[in-house]
Amino acid sequence: MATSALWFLWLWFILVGDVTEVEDSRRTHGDLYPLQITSIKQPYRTLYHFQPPRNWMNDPNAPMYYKGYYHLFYQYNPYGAVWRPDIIWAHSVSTDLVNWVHLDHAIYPTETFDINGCWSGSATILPGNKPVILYTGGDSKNHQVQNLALPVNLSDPLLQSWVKLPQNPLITPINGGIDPENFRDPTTAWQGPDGEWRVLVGTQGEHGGMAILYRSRDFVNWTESQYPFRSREKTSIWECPDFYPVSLNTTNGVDTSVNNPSVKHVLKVNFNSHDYYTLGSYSSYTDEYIPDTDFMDSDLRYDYGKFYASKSFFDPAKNRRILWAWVNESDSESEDIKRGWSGLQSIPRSAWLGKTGRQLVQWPVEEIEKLRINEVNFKGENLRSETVFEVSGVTASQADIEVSFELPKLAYAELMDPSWVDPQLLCSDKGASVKGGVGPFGLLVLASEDLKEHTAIFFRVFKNKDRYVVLMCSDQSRSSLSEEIDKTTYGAFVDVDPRHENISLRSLIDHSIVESFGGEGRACITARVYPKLAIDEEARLYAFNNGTENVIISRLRAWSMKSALIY
Ligand code: DQQ
Repeated sequence: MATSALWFLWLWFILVGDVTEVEDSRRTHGDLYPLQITSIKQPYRTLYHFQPPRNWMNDPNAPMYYKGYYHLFYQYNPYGAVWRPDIIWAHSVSTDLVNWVHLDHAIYPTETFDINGCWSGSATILPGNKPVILYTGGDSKNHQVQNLALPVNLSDPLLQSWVKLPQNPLITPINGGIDPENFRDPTTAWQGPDGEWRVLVGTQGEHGGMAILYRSRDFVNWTESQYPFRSREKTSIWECPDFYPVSLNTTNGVDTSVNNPSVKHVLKVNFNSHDYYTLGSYSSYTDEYIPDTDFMDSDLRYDYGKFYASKSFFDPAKNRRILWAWVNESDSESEDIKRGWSGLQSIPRSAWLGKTGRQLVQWPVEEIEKLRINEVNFKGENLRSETVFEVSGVTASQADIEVSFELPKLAYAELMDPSWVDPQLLCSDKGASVKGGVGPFGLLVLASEDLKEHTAIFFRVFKNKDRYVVLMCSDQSRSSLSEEIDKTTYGAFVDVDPRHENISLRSLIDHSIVESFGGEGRACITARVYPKLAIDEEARLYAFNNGTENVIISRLRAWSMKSALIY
């Protein structure tokens, strides 16, 4: 196509907003293998977390709200239950972030600029409510390049068809320093006061992981800015960067282009198998981002368990920032292949800046509560030292539990050793069965009746000079009789002062996933577990206290969860 015709296409989209005239490059790109899993019992499939019907999924891509629908695109392998480089974008929509409808695949390799795979990317809503997607293509030389896709028909709220801009690729790793095989995952773009768009692309330079900033007036021609975002310390490649403002004064979300004295900025990147973030200040004039504390010094993570390649978006329908992530399996690839699927999405979480201004707080979106049925609740129950009791009346394999613990006495809190800086290590050294002073206390979920299998989500309180340190753990070491599973114990410190507030825990349990929120969302830990005994109606729920001090359950509410409609 001649250059002038390409410009006409782009101009047409900007001015008129509909590219139905352009030939739709979409072709049927269905799953090659039909569902082959009917004869296998499926105790580990989740029933209210998002999963495709079969095959492999990983990163959420380009979440957005458009004309009444939430859109989730995601990395998907239509050919089986393992990842492969020529991955594509599958697409589902929802009106409530709970129930989902799968649509035709949205973006898949067709052109030289993405023939080796359509990797992660993000949506930006351009003025006039026009969504566009920037994504990474693996080109014919296996270089990673950034491409633009546009909806074919803006009057279709389901955005079912996408067309790739013929000018693609728009951003290529032409600069000497950029490794062409590690240059990917463009963010949602934001617009500066000068009207120019900015976007970050993750990569790895000689100083380690970083994100390169590009600027553009028209979203087509991008130039590299001289200020990459990087960390003081060397990290591996930064995948899936995300950059957005959070309000200093309210729990409401803020649109991605907002920058004024009432916001701080969040930079989230993935490395070392985790989603780390920093909070900091960003100048739209110089494009410099100055983190309050460096990645390696703060160890701030969205989640201290299994939670990777998250994406966030601003939801204008409810004025909130929502984020979610891919939750990988913990069992073997051969099990995934046998089952016919691998991977799921976390429950979408609202995220905002905590009161201290030093960390984010996350909480499952309120819509998920409509799945709650058959509430069980009690108040003021004494959880005596070295006791376990069953919380009956809920479907323990598919439940939502909120519990709040009051600690009347802290006298026997163990002394904190200054060398205990790694909460994950501390949790694995001091698992749920290791007796303590104040704690361990918490929940045993997906537990068998004889307790041979259980996943323990619990707290321990330590004394550190004149203050207390609260450790939250998710201990998978006894989660399954099966040996072939990664049962790593996870841990996080929670910023709660037990002298002045109760310690709260919420856990979302869905057959093979346990998503836990400690201290009202100040620390989150997600785990995957595959019990052999504690499945379906055989699963039980218990509260336990393995410490010397009594603990009071000031309130416990638990619900069975209905299944979401995901088809
Ligand atoms: N997954 C995608 C990449 C991204 C990685 C490929 C993160 O774009 O860097 O499936 O999980």
